[in-house]
Amino acid sequence: MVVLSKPALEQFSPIKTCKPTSTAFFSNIPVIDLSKPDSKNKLVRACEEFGFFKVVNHDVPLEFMNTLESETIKFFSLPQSEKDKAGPPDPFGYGNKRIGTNGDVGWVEYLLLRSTSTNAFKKIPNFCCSAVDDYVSAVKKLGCGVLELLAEGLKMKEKNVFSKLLMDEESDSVFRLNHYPPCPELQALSGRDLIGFGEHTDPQVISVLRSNNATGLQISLKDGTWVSVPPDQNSFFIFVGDSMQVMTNGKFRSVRHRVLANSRKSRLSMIYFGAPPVRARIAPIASLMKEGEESLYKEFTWCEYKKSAYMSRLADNRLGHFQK
Ligand code: GA4
Repeated sequence: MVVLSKPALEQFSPIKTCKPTSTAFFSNIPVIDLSKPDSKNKLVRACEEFGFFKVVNHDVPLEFMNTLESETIKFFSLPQSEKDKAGPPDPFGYGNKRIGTNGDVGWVEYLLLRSTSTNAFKKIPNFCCSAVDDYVSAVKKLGCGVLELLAEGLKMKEKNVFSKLLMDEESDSVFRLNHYPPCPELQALSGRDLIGFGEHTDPQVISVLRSNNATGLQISLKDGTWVSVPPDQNSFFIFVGDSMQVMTNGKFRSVRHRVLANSRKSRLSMIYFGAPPVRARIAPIASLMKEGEESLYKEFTWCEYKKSAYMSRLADNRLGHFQK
């Protein structure tokens, strides 16, 4: 048995653990081939059932994905003092273990950026801003394409109802690079799993994630069971966010997810969080409601929702305050 010394254990003490879940991968994650004509109906079903799916044939150049991954590895390999120059996050910038400002911690270091300005990178030595710009423009296009297919699948008259929020010049979208360092001491910790990023739902409209081939991502199914998502570095995973759940009056499910630290391999993920402009009003869309269907949520602006979200803890049910 490996016995950890006290200082070694102390570095984990603020980080939460959870009961080990099944290591088997969940094989029913919807895979949507965007080149197929029936993708819109499959997308709608995936958003209703899981609030989560994988997309293939996505048209994002592999080169953009690989270049940004190399830049990200270079950044996270810098000495701690160099990385700290890009922090602390306000919420933008470099962060280490602390997530948000309300006491959440995880086995993760990250860079959080406004998706429209890569200024934060300018203060980081050798970080290639164009790698971020190329990648973010391509995943934004992918996210908008998916949102348009969803609008079609939902038989909405205007297919840009959702995508126009992300396309707006004032869209408040953000971009995040996460590094979950390997954690070999993990097994020694009373047989529990170490939390990399605690369970939460994303407040935005949709999130587009790409990771390297390291495991760790889990989603919660409708019945609350946690299942592990098999990594796939060539594809994208899409999450329905809280704002989308509201606009569809609960038809689509904002998916609870989390990341567990991997004991052997570094996990790197890049996530684009597609958000509305701050002044945009978010409410259930009438044309998506059946006759007599009651609206489940009070109307709010993205600014109001974001303010309330940033005052919450990760695991909180943020939509609770806005339910009727
Ligand atoms: C979750 C989704 C995005 O990563 C994020 C996160 C944000 C942060 O890291 O600062 C929050 C979290 C996220 C929701 C609740 C608050 C705010 C941390 C936290 C405890 C950037 C976002 O928009 O909301």
